[in-house]
Amino acid sequence: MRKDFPNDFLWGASTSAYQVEGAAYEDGKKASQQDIINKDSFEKFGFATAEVASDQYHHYKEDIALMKEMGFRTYRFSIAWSRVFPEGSGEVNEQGIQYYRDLVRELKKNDIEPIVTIYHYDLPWALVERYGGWLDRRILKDFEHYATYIIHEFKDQVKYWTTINEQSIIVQYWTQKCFIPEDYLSKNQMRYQINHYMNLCHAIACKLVHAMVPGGMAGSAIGYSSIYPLSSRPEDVMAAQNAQALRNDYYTDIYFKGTYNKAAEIYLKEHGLAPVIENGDMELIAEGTSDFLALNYYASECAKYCPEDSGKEIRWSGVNRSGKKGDISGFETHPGFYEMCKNPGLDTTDWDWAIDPIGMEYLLRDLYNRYGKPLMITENGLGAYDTLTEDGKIHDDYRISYLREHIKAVKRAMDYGVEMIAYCPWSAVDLLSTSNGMKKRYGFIYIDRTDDDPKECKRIRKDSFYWYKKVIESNGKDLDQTI
Ligand code: BGP
Repeated sequence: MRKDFPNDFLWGASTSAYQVEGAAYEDGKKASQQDIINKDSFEKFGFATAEVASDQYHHYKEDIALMKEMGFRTYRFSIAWSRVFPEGSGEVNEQGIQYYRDLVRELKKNDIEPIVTIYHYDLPWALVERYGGWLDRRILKDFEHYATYIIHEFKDQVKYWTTINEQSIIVQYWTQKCFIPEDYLSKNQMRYQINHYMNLCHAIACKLVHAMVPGGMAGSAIGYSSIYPLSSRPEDVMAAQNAQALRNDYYTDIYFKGTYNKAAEIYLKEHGLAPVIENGDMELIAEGTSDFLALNYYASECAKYCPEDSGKEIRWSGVNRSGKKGDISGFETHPGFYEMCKNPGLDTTDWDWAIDPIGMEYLLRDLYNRYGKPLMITENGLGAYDTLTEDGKIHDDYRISYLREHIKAVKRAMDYGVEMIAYCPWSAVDLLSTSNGMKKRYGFIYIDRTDDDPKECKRIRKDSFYWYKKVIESNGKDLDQTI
């Protein structure tokens, strides 16, 4: 049955603390691991640091006013643990928590529903120094202390909580998303051990939300791509199923069934990569299952058969640092299981991410069929070079067309019964990309700065700003307007 978007559908957009806030060392905040990682990327690749980012810390009222102008009904952001607990644990930093109280109050005043992410890559550096951060099981206690504090603080204002951002991406790109010391770089089992600790933290957070927040809902925000077989050859189709098990179901089965996906678990055990699981861990995971799943979807993926004796082995995804199509450093390859590859049927962004709205429809239908829980999009967007014209405009028709086709895909999934809570593309304002600095932009609002010069971080409405405003005004009906 073809219906309109429901009246309470949450239109909005997303950001994360270290990518947007700046004020990295202000008002008592101390370093997070992202302050350290991004300082290093600045030195190595010239990408902006997180010190100023988009300076939302000082511009939050202006940003919320612009969100209101676009008609946002929600804003998904994350809380910086190192702003609230600069030492990772112990005493709260009053000025730090006050910032989030002010932010939430301002959102509520403007009828914008906050969707809060508890953890988005930015572990307090103090915990890395104390015991290696996510490398050590002691993280569970400190996470619980932090999560208990913020959930209690906002229990009456925040209904939707996303726990840990993108565990699947953290496993793939662990040095970008976590601080990993040199002598750990070859210890790949730790990737899955960290993920296991995150599963426990996720469960802890879900239980806290259920216990403390009246009507509260909790779920993970997962980096998730649909995976197609390169051809209809049975070997390729099987390879795609293997990739689906290890790259996707390994995470989502935990969130909804409270168990590790069998095929993925067996594969990891055979290769010495499986996490050590202590007594009681699986019980805790099973107690903290999710109410919804938040999806960060940018691109679909493609997999093909890879014979056991292929001689290739690249266990983790490649990255494109240059922003020139085709510069991707490699494709994840597990001999005897699967090999990821380029989908010849799809165009890509300049950073080699396949553009595929149908891939989103596919995964929404598939996930809803399998788990039957409501879904929300917490990230979706086009990373692109934007040009500020001499008369102060940004004509980002490429972004409009990307978003338009993805919104249509959400709608088609809903027409076939998928329950959707929200659509929050990445990103509300331009911000620091996790892998490519400031040049690769995603926002509806342009931030006037470069990688090496933060300037004044002036806010400028892009063409997509005016387009999205009309989309929201028409509750998703008016997608084809020209700007
Ligand atoms: C997701 C992250 C975001 C965001 C986005 C775009 O993986 O949750 O933090 O940055 O990807 O990716 P990138 O920043 O690498 O362009």
